[in-house]
Amino acid sequence: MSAEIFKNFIGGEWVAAVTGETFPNVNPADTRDVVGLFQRGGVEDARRAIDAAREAQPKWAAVPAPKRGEILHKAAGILESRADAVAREMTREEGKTLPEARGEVGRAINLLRYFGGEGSRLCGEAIPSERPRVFIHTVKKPLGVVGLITPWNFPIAIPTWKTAPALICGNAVVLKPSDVAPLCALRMVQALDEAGVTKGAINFVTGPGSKVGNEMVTNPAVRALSFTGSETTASAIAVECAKRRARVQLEMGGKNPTVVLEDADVADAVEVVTNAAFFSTGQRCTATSRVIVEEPILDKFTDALVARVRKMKVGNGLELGIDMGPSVDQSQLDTVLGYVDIGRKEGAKLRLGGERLTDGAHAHGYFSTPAVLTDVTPNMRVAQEEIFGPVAAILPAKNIDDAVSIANNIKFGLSASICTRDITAAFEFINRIEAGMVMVNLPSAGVEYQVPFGGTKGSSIGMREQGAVAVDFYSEIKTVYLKY
Ligand code: UN1
Repeated sequence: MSAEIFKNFIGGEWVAAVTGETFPNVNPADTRDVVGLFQRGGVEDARRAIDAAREAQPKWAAVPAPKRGEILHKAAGILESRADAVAREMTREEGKTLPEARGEVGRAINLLRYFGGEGSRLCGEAIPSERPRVFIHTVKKPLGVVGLITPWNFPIAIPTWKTAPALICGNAVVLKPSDVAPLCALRMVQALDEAGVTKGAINFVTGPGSKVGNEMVTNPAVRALSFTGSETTASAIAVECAKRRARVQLEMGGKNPTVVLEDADVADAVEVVTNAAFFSTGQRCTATSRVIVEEPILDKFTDALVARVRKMKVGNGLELGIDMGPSVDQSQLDTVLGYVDIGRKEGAKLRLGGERLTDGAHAHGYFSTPAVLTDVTPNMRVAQEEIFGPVAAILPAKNIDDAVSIANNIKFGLSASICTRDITAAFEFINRIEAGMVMVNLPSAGVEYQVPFGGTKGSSIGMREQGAVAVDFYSEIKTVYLKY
């Protein structure tokens, strides 16, 4: 069967790229399965999308915000009616297991409904004036055209958590999803279009970051850029946007710790770490990759974790009973296996996993077994660098002070977790940990849509995503003075 060809969406039309070229989106669990052919867009395609957005933006902004909200609600309903099909497509293009993909599609539906509701709550303030008969109030205005560049690891949740707040504020959007997994973002765009978003207010362009992304970052019509992805790209975007004073929101990942204290419930802590380190094949910027364990329970915890992880079934996420899918592509797999090697050379011990799987059902995918490294010390590369794969490094700590100082000895600060039954220790950790999100007795990954998301230090720059505060990035305040 020949693969379906998917087009770009510009000015309300599905169009082929000016370049005339396409590229394949392949299933990482079985590379013989081509999910679809996508457009290799270039600078001209991005330019056309930006022009279309600029033209449509005033029309979309003229739709009253609560009505824009109704359209997002309708898009949620459309996506919901297709949820199972989209979840299957996600497993095929990204590799995560079907239950994980179903959860993510559910999250996208919730995000559309949540930000749809925000359409009725785009409030300003009325503030007393120091002069008589003067009334001062503020209103939230859209920015204009916004550019959204999203990664492959949450193929629908991240595009939705940027697009929904951007649209509800009255902006027009140019979305460039990752070429590695662009189909689910396209499904979101289809739902928004069918629900009645003004033609041209949502545009979708696939193609290389060096061309499509670069045009979005440098084109003066794009007033704000929201990006989730690698540090290198984020730095380049920050520099370009600073030159032309465009607003940026950059989310760049983490090296998130889970601290396990002596008093923790070991079975619960093992579940927390297994979920945070290995679910979604560790390909979450909120994944736990450092497990910092108080010495008195180090052996007991490590043995229990190794026994639990050994039972994980690695395979094609479309099959029932699979716990962990493949790495998303050859380069991610090489990175994972490369870090396992680096860890060993640095003196860590490989207690489990870290092996490439190529037998029978694994023959055509990027599979490896979940890896547990022990005897890791805080300055090893496996304790400092983001791996973005199924590798957990276990580091011993003398006490909570030592654990916090190891946890904070890092350039990142996205998410952090602690397992303990001691409420004082939990609050100490909450106060002292350098992270944008802190979890107690919960995995560092798996965030909720209605609360602020983001990090500190090298993990994030700019305003928070998700939750009600997400509209701050996509709007600006106009202050009105009125004498009567
Ligand atoms: C989650 O942990 O549920 O790219 C979300 C990422 C993050 C999202 C994590 N921006 O992994």
